[in-house]
Amino acid sequence: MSVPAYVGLGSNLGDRVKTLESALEQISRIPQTQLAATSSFYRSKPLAEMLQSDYVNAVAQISTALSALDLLDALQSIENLHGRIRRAQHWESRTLDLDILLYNNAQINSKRLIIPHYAIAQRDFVLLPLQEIKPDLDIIGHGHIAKLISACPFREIKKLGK
Ligand code: ROI
Repeated sequence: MSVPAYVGLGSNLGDRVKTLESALEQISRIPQTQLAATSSFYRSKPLAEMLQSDYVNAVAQISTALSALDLLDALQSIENLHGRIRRAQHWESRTLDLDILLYNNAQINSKRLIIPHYAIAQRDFVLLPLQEIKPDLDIIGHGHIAKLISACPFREIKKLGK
């Protein structure tokens, strides 16, 4: 049985738009998974502790028969294809970051996975593209997307084309 899930994409190193386009193509080829919708691309100021370049962010809606952990494995191998190196440093720059934002209506709190994504309600670069694809979204444990956007503390974002 397939369930809906939402994946956040972000890049702030290299050709960010090309990286996101290529990542979307690779997401569409994950086994037992269909790409259902993609948001526009957004240019966003870094939410970071150090000086970093701007990000390009987007959200993809997928339909998948994979478990949340198998989906995480598939997304991490796509990150690795793009040369993502995980360092000890928190909140570092990255060529490609793929986060499972929502997986069906699941609430997961395990060592590898927290769903809904732990910061989903605080990040405009997640909420705005999510709203674009699913304007009536109600996020389990958080509430309606429009309410979250009006209360979002971080708002430094500009919509690019697709
Ligand atoms: N800031 C922005 N604007 N976009 C991101 O995708 C992003 N990802 C991150 C941190 C470093 C928190 N900041 C970000 O992981």
